[in-house]
Amino acid sequence: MRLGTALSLGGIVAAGPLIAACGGPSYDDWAATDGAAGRINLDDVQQAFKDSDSATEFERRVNEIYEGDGLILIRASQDGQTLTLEGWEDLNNDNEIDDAADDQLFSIVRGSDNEYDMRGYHGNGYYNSHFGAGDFLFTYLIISSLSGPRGYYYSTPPSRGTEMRNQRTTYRNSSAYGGQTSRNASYNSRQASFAGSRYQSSRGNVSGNRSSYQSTQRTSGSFRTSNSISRSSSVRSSSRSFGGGFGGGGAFRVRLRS
Ligand SMILES: *[C@@H]1O[C@H](CO)[C@@H](O)[C@H](O)[C@H]1NC(C)=O
Ligand SMILES: *[C@@H]1O[C@H](CO)[C@@H](O)[C@H](O)[C@H]1NC(C)=O
Ligand SMILES: *[C@@H]1O[C@H](CO)[C@@H](O)[C@H](O)[C@H]1NC(C)=O
Ligand SMILES: CC(=O)N[C@H]1CO[C@H](CO)[C@@H](O)[C@@H]1O
Repeated sequence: MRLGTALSLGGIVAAGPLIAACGGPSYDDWAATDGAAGRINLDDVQQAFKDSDSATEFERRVNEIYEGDGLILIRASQDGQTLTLEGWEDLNNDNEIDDAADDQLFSIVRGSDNEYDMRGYHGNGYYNSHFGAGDFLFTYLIISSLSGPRGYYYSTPPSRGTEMRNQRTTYRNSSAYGGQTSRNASYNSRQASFAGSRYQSSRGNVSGNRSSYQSTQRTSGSFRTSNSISRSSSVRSSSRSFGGGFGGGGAFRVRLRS
């Protein structure tokens, strides 16, 4: 339909978009996306942390919020009274967190005062948030955990990778994802005015692991099929049916509390 309109305007007008479409996105286009930079809407992640009744629910919701290509995996540890939850992007795609290859995006720490500190890392390093008492997800994580590998009492089981990826693909094809991306866009403008220059400068603070990942994507050409950009080049309806499109079966649900 768009193409027809462009063609009816004449060959010269149509030539621009057609050539652009054939060439595909450039590496720089991809690298400029928040997904490539590992940036994520941390206000929505915090809300998901408060609302989720299980690790599974939290993992699914965080992956719906994120717009990058890797899966976000989590792990939790305890040191005395201090509980820490970390979120990492699985840059090497093996469905588990590898400190030597993956990239940490955020942490949520509960101190002995039962209060919480949430912060972002690298590209998200502008983000710091303190919030008050509540048990939230940690209660579930502690009760449900057997003591996990390397002192982490919870980490996303690698066997969940395929299911998480499928859920996310379904979600990204649904109209609900359009609602999430507008939330991400308004989060970005909020942070740009609130955190100002720290928000801008943290974008360029890329970890060693992410920078290796970016050059691998460049050399292999994988950036051309990245979800981070293919979405913005496709025409999405402006449907706001936020509750719709949660695929993956009745066992999961998202509660959108205010
Ligand atoms: C870059 O990010 C790391 C990890 O979050 C942080 O420790 C460091 O201070 C940041 N550097 C700059 C210049 O912001
Ligand atoms: C999502 O859309 C893409 C591209 O249109 C398609 O290749 C893929 O099969 C779809 N996936 C699902 C789960 O609908
Ligand atoms: C990934 O980060 C870890 C921790 O900072 C570092 O030890 C490791 O060398 C990094 N790996 C790459 C490939 O940059
Ligand atoms: C932080 C984040 O994910 N921001 C994205 C939110 O959605 C808008 C619109 O798709 C993107 O431009 C942002 O990069």
